Amino acid sequence: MDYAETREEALARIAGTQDLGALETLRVEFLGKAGSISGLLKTLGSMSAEDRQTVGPQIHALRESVSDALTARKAALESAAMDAQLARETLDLSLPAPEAVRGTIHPVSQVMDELAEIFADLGFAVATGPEIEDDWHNFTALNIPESHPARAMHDTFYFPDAMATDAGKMLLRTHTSPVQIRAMIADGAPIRIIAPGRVYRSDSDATHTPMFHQVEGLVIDKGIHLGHLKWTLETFLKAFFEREDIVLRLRPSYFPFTEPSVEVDVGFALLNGKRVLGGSGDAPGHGWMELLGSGMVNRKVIAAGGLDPNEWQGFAFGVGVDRLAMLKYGMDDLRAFFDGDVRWLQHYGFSPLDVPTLSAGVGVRP
Ligand code: 2NL
Repeated sequence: MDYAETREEALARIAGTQDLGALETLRVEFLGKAGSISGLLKTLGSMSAEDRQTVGPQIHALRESVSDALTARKAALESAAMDAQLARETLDLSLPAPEAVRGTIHPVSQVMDELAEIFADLGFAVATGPEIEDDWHNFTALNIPESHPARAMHDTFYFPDAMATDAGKMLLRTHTSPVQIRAMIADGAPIRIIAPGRVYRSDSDATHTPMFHQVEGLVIDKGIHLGHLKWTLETFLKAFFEREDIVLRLRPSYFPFTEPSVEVDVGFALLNGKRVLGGSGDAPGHGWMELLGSGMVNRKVIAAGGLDPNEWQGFAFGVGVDRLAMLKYGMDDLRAFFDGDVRWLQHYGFSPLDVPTLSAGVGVRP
């Protein structure tokens, strides 16, 4: 018997397969346990020795060529699949990164950049300092006496007593004032700086996070008075909120580090239930919102900075950066600032290319 016809037909069918699934089906049909060629091999057992001598090699040759054809076709189909995948998945490295994975600037960073830009235009430098401070720079130099509530354990994160130095216990700074104390000591007067950065207080609820951002400002020169303070804050807030109708109200207050101290309120109007800054808070339908703390630098603080308070005067202010961001860009939950949720960032984040400038607008909308 001649198996040439069987072989030609099998090889033609193998050559005609277009995918690996169909090829596997053919392999089972020919060479599987119940396959047709396997069936032929089984017939050898019941043949005479003579027949087996002539037919055996033919069946084995048939099995061999079908098996080789299956292997070759499998390699060809796999290589074609790989070529198709490579063609499909080409990556043009000269293209910009896809929209979905492009990073955005956090609103806190954006507002810090805006503050630096606005105050640079007013002649202020940006000062930074350590977040791990000592008791002297964070409290004593700022005329915060031992009994002051801000020193109580529940407000301040202290490091173990073993880390204490001559300057007292180590702690996480509760405001950026120590940066300004260090600047006074290092650079002397006159001085015009803002100190933006992270500050820490042991406090956590819907409106307080244990870490938040603050910017403080300090001006020390000769003949500085409250008028300089009011003009500077008014000019800053008009530039920051990008409107000319910002109205301030100064109220007497108390801080250990300033004397006199003034709380600064900003007038707002209610628009669709939302507070929009602008106009006098005394006008019908308007109100006042407390925004900044400030005052004339206490003589004791000027002296702690190594300067003669009879020669130098100054003003200082402090404001929450997170609060400024919420007011300007309309967020209502402080905790979302620190969740690290990319969807929140996609919504509120800023393009790294939209750098705040006074000429193009400090706060380019997301
Ligand atoms: C507030 C109050 C304020 C200061 C911070 C300051 C710094 C030095 C000297 C004097 Cl070196 N004062 N900083 C002054 C008044 C108020 O912050 O309510 N911040 C959110």
